[in-house]
Amino acid sequence: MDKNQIITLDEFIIHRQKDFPYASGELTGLLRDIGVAAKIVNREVNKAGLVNILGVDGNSNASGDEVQKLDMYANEKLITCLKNSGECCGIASEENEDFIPMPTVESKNAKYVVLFDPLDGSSNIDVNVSVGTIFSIFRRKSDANGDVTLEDFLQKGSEQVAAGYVLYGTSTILVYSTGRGVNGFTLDPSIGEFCLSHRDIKIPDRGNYYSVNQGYYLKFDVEMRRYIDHCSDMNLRLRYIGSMVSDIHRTLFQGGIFLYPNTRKYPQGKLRVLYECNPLAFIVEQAGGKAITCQLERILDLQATELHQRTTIVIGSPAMVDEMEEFVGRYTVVPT
Ligand code: AHM
Ligand code: MG
Repeated sequence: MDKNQIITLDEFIIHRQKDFPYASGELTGLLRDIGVAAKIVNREVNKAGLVNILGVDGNSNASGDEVQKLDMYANEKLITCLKNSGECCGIASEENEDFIPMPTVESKNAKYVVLFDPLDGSSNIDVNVSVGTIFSIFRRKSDANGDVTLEDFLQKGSEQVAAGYVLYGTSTILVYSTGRGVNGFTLDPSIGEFCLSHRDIKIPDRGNYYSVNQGYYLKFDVEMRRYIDHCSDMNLRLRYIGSMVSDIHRTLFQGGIFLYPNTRKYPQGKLRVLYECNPLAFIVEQAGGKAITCQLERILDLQATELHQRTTIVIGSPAMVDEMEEFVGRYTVVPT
């Protein structure tokens, strides 16, 4: 293949469909819908400073966090794009308390559910810092002729058939995996297409960065503090954007480790299993990295029991996650 040939996201997805002999095109369609929604959200994010959609909307989301208007916009656009095509039978969003069953379109028996965080890192919008959309796709468990059920959404991350994110950064990039490696597509605004720019992404075994909200240092458990001290002793550089997608994106390419441990305010951790941790853990594992909780369970093996469940997370370069695991073993205080 000519090295300079442009491959658009659509072409790539259609080409990859041939890898799945019994594929019906539904997953292909879903990924394309998400690509379309991402372009619409991108357009809006890019003009966030120009129009009067900045600022807090005055509502809280289902997890009790402040919701900003652009979150709502992104949420609506994703729901609309997924609803219109009829490729999915239900969605769950970080911005909605409950899941939303999707009406059947043209008597298609859609078999996938989509979960997403429409705009992660939204406290960064007002100040022009990168934000992102995160998505996760599962095959439904319930009978295809009935309504979707909560169990369709509460599947372990290891069951994901596809996951990815869109980062609205210095450029806009969509990164996704269907369980056969990870590929990245940069939006070329001049032609309005996501073009293959990062083929078969592999995370470095180690990196020079660690990423954690060091402001909470005193609220972390002792083993976590020891590990963070170790990172500092090793002269690793601290980078923390406060947009998980951006921090994970850097970690994916440059190596490193990202941690969000339990604090007093968030005793289970802050980040959501279904909307943030599962899809990003899927991507990082597919790129050769690791993702575990501070209690050392693999993120993709967690069994969520509610839609907005939170977890602690340690994710990134495999050698660094292993090292953190050793610290937990060495410094955990066993109650006497
Ligand atoms: P959000 O979904 O409400 O935007 O919250 C998730 C974000 C992550 O992107 C980021 O890593 C984390 O919250 C930052 O939290 P904190 O400000 O507590 O460090
Ligand atoms: Mg979020």
